[in-house]
Amino acid sequence: MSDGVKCMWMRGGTSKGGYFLADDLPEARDAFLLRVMGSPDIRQIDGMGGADPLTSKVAVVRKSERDGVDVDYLFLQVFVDQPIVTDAQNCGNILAGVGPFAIERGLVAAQEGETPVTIFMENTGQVAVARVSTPGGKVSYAGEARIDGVPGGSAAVPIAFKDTAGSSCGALLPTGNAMDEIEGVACTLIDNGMPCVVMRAADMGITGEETPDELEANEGLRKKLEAIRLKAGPMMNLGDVAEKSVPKMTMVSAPKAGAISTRTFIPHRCHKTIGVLGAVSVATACLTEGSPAYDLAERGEGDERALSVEHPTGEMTVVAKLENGEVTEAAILRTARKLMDGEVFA
Ligand code: NQM
Repeated sequence: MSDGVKCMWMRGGTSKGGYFLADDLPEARDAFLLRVMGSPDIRQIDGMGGADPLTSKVAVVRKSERDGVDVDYLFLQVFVDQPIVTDAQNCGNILAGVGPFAIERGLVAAQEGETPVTIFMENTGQVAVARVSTPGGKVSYAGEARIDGVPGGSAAVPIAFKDTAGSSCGALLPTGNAMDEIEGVACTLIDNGMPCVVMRAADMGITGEETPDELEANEGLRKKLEAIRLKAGPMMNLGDVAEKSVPKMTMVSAPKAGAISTRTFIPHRCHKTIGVLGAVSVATACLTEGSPAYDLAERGEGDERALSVEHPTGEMTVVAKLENGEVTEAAILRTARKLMDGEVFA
């Protein structure tokens, strides 16, 4: 294709990708996006992708026709090394750029100071509310809010999620159990916004303090994780997950200063931080009696808890609201930044 397609490139949280208005995308969407990213190729040399699943992401945004909702957001993961574009997962990091993008494209009118944007997440059928900084009625990306995994400060984009339990699996604990044993390893199969398998790092033969590079170099660990994942998929009502980017595989260990320490495969590369909804799901596992995470976690007390989920480059705090011991609402702080606005060619 020689004609350019309108697109904004943005960092959303600790991820990066292309943001498109739904109507701007060609009919042969997946083939187009593979060309745009330069996939399949581990270097993505012929495209915009950054040779990492975290920088090979797409947001498709449209004005919503749903009551009380501003925009609909569809997340697409473009695989780096395989010709796959999948909507089988959501992404709370790329979500952080959706509010600013929607305002910049005129889908939502900016208010003075701050503009709340209510976003329907098409992948999972749930709603998030993002608050975008709009001084003088214009989106501002500048500010002092910091998130681990991103250098420097930016405008804060606080995001709140409600009722994310069972987003893709139909239930928070799709097997009905807080713990299932798979391949001899105690696992919690959980979905509070992102399907995750939560295991003790020690049970997987690691300390949980290794770097992502060290873990990716551990062939035996990767094989074991994949064997567990392929069995967990159907148990989580996800079907055959061989070509899906879910469930995520999180190994937990005792925290240094926060609530829990994590190392997450997403699912074949080790995350440099942790996904947003992944962190919400892991934090929920920490509060689930019987989970391998429960006894390792510093769980705090009360109906509102700030759970600091530690990851390889820092931490992400999940503020969880509980009713009768169950997490009903979660909030996190993200930032986003516009990097490029123009046309992309496939
Ligand atoms: O869990 C990576 C990311 C994500 C997903 C992944 C995410 C989330 O860091 O909501 O943000 O788990 O594939 O962008």
